[in-house]
Amino acid sequence: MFLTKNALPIVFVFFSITNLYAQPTSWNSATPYNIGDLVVSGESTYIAISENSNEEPPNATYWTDLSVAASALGVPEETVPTLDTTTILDSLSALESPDGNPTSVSSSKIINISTNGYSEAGAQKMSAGFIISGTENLKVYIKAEKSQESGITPLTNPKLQVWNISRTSMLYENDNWGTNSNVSDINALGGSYPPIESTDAAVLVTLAPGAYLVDVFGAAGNTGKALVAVNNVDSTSSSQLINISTNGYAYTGAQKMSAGFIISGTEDVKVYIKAEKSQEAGITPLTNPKLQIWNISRTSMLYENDNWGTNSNVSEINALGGSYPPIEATDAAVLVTLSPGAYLADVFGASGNVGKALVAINKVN
Ligand SMILES: [Ca+2]
Ligand SMILES: [Ca+2]
Repeated sequence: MFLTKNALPIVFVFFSITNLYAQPTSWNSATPYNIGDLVVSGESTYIAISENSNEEPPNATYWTDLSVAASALGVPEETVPTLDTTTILDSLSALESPDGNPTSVSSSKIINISTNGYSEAGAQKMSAGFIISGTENLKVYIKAEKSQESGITPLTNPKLQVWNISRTSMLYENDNWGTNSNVSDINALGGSYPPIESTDAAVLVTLAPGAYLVDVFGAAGNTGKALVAVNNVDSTSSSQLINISTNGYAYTGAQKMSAGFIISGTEDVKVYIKAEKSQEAGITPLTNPKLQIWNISRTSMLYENDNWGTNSNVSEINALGGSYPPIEATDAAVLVTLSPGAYLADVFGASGNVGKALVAINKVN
C-alpha cells in the first residue's frame, strides 16, 4: 500500500519507483503479464509472481502486494523488482501460514515501546531488549527516566548502557543525558522525547539491524521504578523495530510493570504480547504473571489473559514457533490485531504476588 499517514515515505517510495523503474501500469485484463511485472489495481501495487493474463489482483496465486514482498524480503519496495525471481518467491513461501494462505504483512510499524518497571540491584536490574529488522541502519532514541508515577518508589538518577545481544560489547553508555555530544539533536526531537530530569539518561544513536540490550540501573547503586523507552526516530530508513522486551520487577497495585507501545501507519498490525516469569538466575521471579492490554488513556481494557493456553487462538500462538510461545503454562500471552494507536500492557502477579517478569511486544505481520 502506498497510502500512509507518513508523508515522507510516500514521496520517497513513489519517486524511487518512478525514477528507477518503469511506472507500474494499471492492470488490464487483455495484457499478458510476466513474473516481476508491476501493476496498479485499486490502491495497491502488485508484482506478478506467476505468468498470467486476465487474473485480476488481488489474487494470491498470481500477484503479491509489493509492500508485502518488500516486508518479506526486508528491503525497500523499490528494490523488489531488481531481485531475481527465485529470491522473491522463496521469501514469500516463508510467509505461508499454517492454513496455506499467504500471510498479509502490515505496512504499519511499531515506532515506540517503553516499559515502566522496577530496577533492583545487580542481576535484578531492569533490562530491555529490542530487535531492528531490515537491511538499513536505523536511528533510535533510547532513554531511562526516573518514573514520574505517583505511589511508587522512583529510580533517582538512572544510568543506561546499550549492549550487543550477547553482552560481549558495550556499545553506548550514558548517565546524564546533557553530557551527550549530540544533546542538541535530542532536544530537537521535541515533545516528550527529551528526558524530564537532568539526571535522567538517554542516547540518540544509529544502529545496524540486529538485536540489542539496554540496561537501566541507579547510578549510585540505588533502586526504584524507571521508564525505559526505545523509539524509532528515523523518517527515511526502511528498517523497523519489530520486538522489544523488558525484564523488570512487577510489584502490586501502582507498582506493577507496565509496557507502552505505539503503532504508526494506517493498517492494522498483528501483535503478540507475552508476560513470562523471568528465567534469569539470581533473581526473585514473578510466578504466574497476568497480562492486561489497555487503551492509552486506560479507560478501556481491550484484552486480558492469565494463562496463555486458555486463548481461543492458542494454536496460532504455538504456530509462531521459536521463543514466541511462553515457557510456563502459567505465563500469560495474547495474539491480537490492533489498529494504529497507543496501548498499554500491564503485567502483575495473578495472586498479588511480586517478582521479576519479562514483558515482550512483537509485531508478527
Ligand atoms: Ca543519571
Ligand atoms: Ca498466569
